[in-house]
Amino acid sequence: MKTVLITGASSGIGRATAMLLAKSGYNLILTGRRKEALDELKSQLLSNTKINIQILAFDVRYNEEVEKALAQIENKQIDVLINNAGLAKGFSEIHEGSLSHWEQMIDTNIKGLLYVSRIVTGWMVNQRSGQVINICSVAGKQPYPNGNVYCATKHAVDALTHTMRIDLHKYNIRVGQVSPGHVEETEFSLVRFDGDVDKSKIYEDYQPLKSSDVAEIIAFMIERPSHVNIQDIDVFGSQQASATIINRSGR
Ligand code: NDP
Ligand code: 8X3
Repeated sequence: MKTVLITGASSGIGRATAMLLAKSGYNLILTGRRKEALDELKSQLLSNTKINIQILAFDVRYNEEVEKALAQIENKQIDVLINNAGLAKGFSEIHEGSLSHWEQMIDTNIKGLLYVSRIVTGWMVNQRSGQVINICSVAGKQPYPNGNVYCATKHAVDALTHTMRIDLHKYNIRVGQVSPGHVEETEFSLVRFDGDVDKSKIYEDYQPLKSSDVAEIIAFMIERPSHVNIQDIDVFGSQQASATIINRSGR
């Protein structure tokens, strides 16, 4: 069975993807900064399945940490890399943005994705097979008010998906991305608003996607036959028509 490495598996889309792939018998390498959350997820998954699960707790923003953590993967064989770790911090006009928010988003969403990808795609090139799935966003396609730096980081992910595809297709490596609109059952909004529960309630008056909806799309991409590469899937909840146009008339 394939081995899948998921970054940011401690909550939200990454966690939902781990739960779904575990049910199908994939072996998993689950990463994130919060070791306790990853350990708890591992115990939960192992109570129902007989897969192999390795937990690697590290911060994708620091290349030394990434190198040290990934060096613990014994056979250097990853079939699927899901670059999911990411976040938005803040929601301000450009002149009022916080430098530390900007740095955290750039370091996580762009540089972290690059640090992990450089190592894992190197292994995939050696084995002449593999698949990379990046979690982009509607923010990577449509700039929206107060989204400035988060949108810029996701536009970078979009560019990287396309350029990684160009670089890696000749080594039998598939590369694609999922670009969702709003997704609930995640900590995304709470993280964006620095733990402010009231501000984070942006989904109450309509039904957005659920983390499990995105997980199902990721599983679909993995399960296509090897001659099929899904490049990008744009997906929204039915009540969301664009980054800013949402039918908030109730669920
Ligand atoms: P969550 O906040 O629930 O999950 C984010 C994950 O990223 C967590 O597991 C977190 O783990 C991990 N992460 C964040 N920073 C780091 C870091 N420096 N090093 C390692 N891991 C890190 O939100 P989502 O599930 O929504 O987010 C997953 C991805 O989906 C992100 O890339 C996000 O941009 C994207 N996305 C989200 C949408 C939404 O509406 N929710 C819509 C479109 C895209 P830990 O804190 O343990 O490090
Ligand atoms: C998360 C979706 O619209 O908040 O990437 O940017 S959005």
